[in-house]
Amino acid sequence: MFKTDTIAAISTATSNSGISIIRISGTDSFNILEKIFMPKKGNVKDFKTHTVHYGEIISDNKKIDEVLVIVMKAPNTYTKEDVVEIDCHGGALITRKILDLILKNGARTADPGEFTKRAFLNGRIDLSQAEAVMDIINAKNEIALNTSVSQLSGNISKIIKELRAKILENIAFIEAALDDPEHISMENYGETLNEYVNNYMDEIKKLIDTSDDGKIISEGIKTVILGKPNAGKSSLMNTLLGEDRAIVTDIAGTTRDTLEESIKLSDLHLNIIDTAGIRNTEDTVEKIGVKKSKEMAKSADLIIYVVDSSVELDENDKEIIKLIEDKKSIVLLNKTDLECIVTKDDIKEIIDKEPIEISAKENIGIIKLKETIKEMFYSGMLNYNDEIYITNARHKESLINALESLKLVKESIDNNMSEDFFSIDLMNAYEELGFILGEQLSDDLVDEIFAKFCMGK
Ligand SMILES: Nc1nc2c(ncn2[C@@H]2O[C@H](COP(=O)(O)OP(=O)(O)OP(=O)(O)O)[C@@H](O)[C@H]2O)c(=O)[nH]1
Ligand SMILES: [Mg+2]
Repeated sequence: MFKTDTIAAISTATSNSGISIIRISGTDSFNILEKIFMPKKGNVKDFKTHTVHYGEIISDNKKIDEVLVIVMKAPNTYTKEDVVEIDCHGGALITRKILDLILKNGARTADPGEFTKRAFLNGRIDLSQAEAVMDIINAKNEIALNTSVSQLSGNISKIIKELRAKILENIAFIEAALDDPEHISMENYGETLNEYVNNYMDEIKKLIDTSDDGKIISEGIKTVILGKPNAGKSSLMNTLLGEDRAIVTDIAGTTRDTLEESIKLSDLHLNIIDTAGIRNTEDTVEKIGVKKSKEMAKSADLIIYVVDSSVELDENDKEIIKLIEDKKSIVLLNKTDLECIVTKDDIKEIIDKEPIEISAKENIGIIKLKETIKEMFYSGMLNYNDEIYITNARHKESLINALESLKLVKESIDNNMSEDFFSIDLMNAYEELGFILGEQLSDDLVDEIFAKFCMGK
């Protein structure tokens, strides 16, 4: 059971703006409205559902604000409860005053995400759709927005529900056969089930495979700039950003800490991370910086390796090449406005890549760099409109666990185990997939998910 008391919150940003919206949800919504709202026409009691009313908010016979009120009666509302929305003037003070008045008259301040939580608990949307609501609000680029909108409309739920229905059919068959062995034969059922399970696993694997792109869509491409000191990493960062964000000097070891900024690249965005130049150093602070650079490299989606073409390649470059070997990476030959000591061919001798010649300082070759990144990351995403992407780490984890359980089913079949073993692991897979929709998820976990929402949503 969950609380059904009446909740209220400011649903718009709490800074000064044209208008603000205060939302009330719960059985007392209309009673509270009646106490604080004087409509220009009619009575709150007689308001029809889904209608808008003009009037005044009154406290102690004093007019507080002129407002528009939207009344929505259960169950066709966001929360499936009685909902009132008050559009008032957008001053932070006036909005807060009206909210306080609502609270004084019997509502409780809503927790972050509580309206959406009620929509979920009252069965209007499943958990993956509730999570999509937050993703829509947080979407930083066009693709992320599209993916979240289609998740809200239930595309992931649909696939998961279909998979679960099929698995449940297999479980039901096994259970029925175990109950009634005389009439239902399980002869060769292992083979049949094996085929079913292979199909389920293929479908789940396909979904899991989308999660790398999904992460990039929702969080951006984690792009780490690596290179030895003075190579021009910070200069590149500034050129990409179009502003002097990172400190640039001719002193090797200028950047000590990582620095992260975001830029838009067509429909996606890059999270660019400038790092401390990699070299062997005795300086305590720089040492920590270098360690951090290496750690960043490990979790990068893309590494941009900046080579200083005006000085000889050395041990430090060799060490950096080791870091980028198994990674998506781009090699830049920087400072090509100066006399080049290192050539493209020198680089190709030590790493199997075609370097891009640039000058971070003179803004040369930057367009080519951007085009190359787009080619690397967009090729798989051209059809993003029709494809489903797993963008949520919680969903991915459940898919991986479901896949593990299905593997166990196959193992049991291979080892000629008794059929109840099949159904136990099938059931685990079924339940794991259910977590994505929010079924049987512990209250703590549900609370944790909604706690990340913003106020008033
Ligand atoms: N001529 C020329 N100089 C450049 C270019 N890019 C960077 N520099 C110069 O190289 C020096 C080092 O540049 P930074 O961007 O600070 O290099 P870094 O790789 O961030 O260095 P650390 O932070 O010490 O690791 C500065 O004096 C820059 O002005 C370039 O394309 N051409
Ligand atoms: Mg730097």
